[in-house]
Amino acid sequence: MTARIVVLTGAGVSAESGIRTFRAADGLWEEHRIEDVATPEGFRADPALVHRFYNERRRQLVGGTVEPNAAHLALARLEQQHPGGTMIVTQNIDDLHERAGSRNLIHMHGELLRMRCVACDHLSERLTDSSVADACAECGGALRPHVVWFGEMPLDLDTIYDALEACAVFVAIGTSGNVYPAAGFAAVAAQVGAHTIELNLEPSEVASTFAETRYGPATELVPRWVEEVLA
Ligand code: BV8
Ligand code: ZN
Repeated sequence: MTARIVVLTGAGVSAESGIRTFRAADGLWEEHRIEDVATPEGFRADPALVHRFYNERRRQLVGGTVEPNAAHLALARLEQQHPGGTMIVTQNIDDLHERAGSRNLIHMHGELLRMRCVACDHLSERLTDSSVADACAECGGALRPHVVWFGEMPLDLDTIYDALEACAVFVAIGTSGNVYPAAGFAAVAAQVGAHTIELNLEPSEVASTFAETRYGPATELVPRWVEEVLA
């Protein structure tokens, strides 16, 4: 179902929960750039390295030290209380929106807590470390993180573009606007006359495509904006 409000979130919405953003983590991770590790080529070349990269991030997420923050909670409240409907499209692979109570949610770049079979696409939940030794329960094929890597097609793009073309308000929160096609969503929404808002710590690469911009931490900006919308 389409929604009057479409929200795009990026790593900045989870930053205050203690999850490192890409810009903060950027440059070298185990001597590799994230763009080199998070690619199909990187996985083919060194699957053990890529499993290690995601195991480290999954351990942080399931370790009990990371909680949804006031921004995640405010967005869940918006979905529950706003009559026009709210859809969250997240670039994040953490489960903090779900844990905050959001339901109408699309993980366009996949999910850290799920694995996908490279042979039959069977999805399975994964809370512990994965490795090259893992085999698909359905067909015995090898498993990969259910994550969209650079050069791969994001998930549910048809649903996302339908929602962008039907929304009245598009809000991007905590994203640097470096990665496409997500970085182009504001322009699509503006094209159909939606009001576009950027809520971020600093201007993104695509700040000029927004009608309204507010800068500061998400845990301050998002609850305040949601209260305005619900008032
Ligand atoms: C695709 C999963 C074809 C993995 C991710 C050359 C030019 C243009 C494009 C390309 C190009 N070469 C290649 C491309 C395409 C490429 C791309 O855009 N590359 C970039 C690097 C140039 N894109 C792709 O490959 C995509 N697929 O294009 O397929 C296609 C095209 C069109 C239509 C159909 C098909 C697939 C990309 C998905 C890659 N996977 N994630 C993983 O997580 O390990 S991307 C990953 O990085 C995230 O998901 C996210 O998308 C991106 C990081 O962005 P952010 O979330 O914005 O995080 P970042 O750290 O950058 O910024 C954080 C922001 O928060 C900052 O602005 C900061 O100021 C702010 N912030 C920080 N703290 C706070 C805060 N804000 C508020 N409060 C705070 N406390
Ligand atoms: Zn399989």
